[in-house]
Amino acid sequence: MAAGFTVYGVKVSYFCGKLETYLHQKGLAYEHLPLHPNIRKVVAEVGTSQVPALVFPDGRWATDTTPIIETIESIHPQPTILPSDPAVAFVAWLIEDYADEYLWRSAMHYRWSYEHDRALLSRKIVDEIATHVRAPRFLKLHRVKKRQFGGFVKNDGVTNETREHVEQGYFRALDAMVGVLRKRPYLLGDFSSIADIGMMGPMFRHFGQDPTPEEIMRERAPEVYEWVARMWNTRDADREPVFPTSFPADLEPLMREVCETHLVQLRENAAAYTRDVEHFDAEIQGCPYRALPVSRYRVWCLERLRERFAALSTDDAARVRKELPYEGATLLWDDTAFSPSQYDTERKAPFNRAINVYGKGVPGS
Ligand SMILES: N[C@@H](CCC(=O)N[C@@H](CS)C(=O)NCC(=O)O)C(=O)O
Repeated sequence: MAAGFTVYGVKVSYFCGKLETYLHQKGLAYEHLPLHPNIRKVVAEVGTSQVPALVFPDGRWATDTTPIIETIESIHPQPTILPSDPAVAFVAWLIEDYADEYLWRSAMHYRWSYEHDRALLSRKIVDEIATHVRAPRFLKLHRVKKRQFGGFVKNDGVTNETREHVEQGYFRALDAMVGVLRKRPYLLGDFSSIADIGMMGPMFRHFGQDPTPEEIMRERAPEVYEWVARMWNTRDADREPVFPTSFPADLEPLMREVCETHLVQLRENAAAYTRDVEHFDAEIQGCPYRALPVSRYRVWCLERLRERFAALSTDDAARVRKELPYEGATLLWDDTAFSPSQYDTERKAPFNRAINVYGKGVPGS
């Protein structure tokens, strides 16, 4: 086992769960340190208070799980989580981006809209990161609930009009995974890939542990419930993963969902960023979302996806296009122009100054 990574994190966090799963699978030892006594240091080193922040064994600080994982894969390529077939690898990265950026809304909705979930999670968060704050506990609980519900549910377009669609997004992700996991242990075959690691973000610390979505997962998708535990317990350090060289046909429902939801949202977000506005409306699978917050960070995510697509050979690009005949998908290869994010222009990620997901990316904006 290699030694020496340090994860500054929060135990109930989406992205910490994703990164910790990845480090476990790679057999990379790490120490987990709590955020709050170290928050000043973390912000000074990486630019935001987002978690996880990771210190590499050579002392470099990093944030943002996607470029973190890419970088670790280049340093420790075995056992790989990246399919060798470039077209299959592209689709796996696309699933990861959907898991990171689209399922976030459903995950935050379940955590902060439902009474049991919000009561439990506000206690966990206050007890983990706010014991040092001098205020009565009831007030701290109230503040956490208000901040999280206001910032990540109400302000992220969850309303009476969209709530059902937000919940269906979770059901559709579960159903699509069940169709696959009935036949094999991981999304692409016998080994965990970047697609599985990405899906652990929402499925592990949120849907798999928060009371309301956990019960839904247990009842509706026991295969996914089992996969969450399997992923957490996967140790591939001594194995040599082999991935498929063509698309598993049963990924179709998941790919349709990714394109119709995530790529449509990315398209409208990039268009709004180009218009230099702060909010945008988007119709996602016929459901009208209003006043979604523009995200500069997600313009950057789209740039990275388009760059990955542009790097494919003509043949591989044609294979991807054939597999994605869905609304939204053309954004990956068409000539839609949008204002560049101007984020990480020096290509230093994950060792750059990070930005938050919403607004201009500056914390609190
Ligand atoms: N793209 C980042 C996202 C990290 C992120 O948003 N983390 C959340 C916790 S899961 C956070 O720290 N949010 C800051 C906040 O709530 O103020 C990654 O992949 O690491």
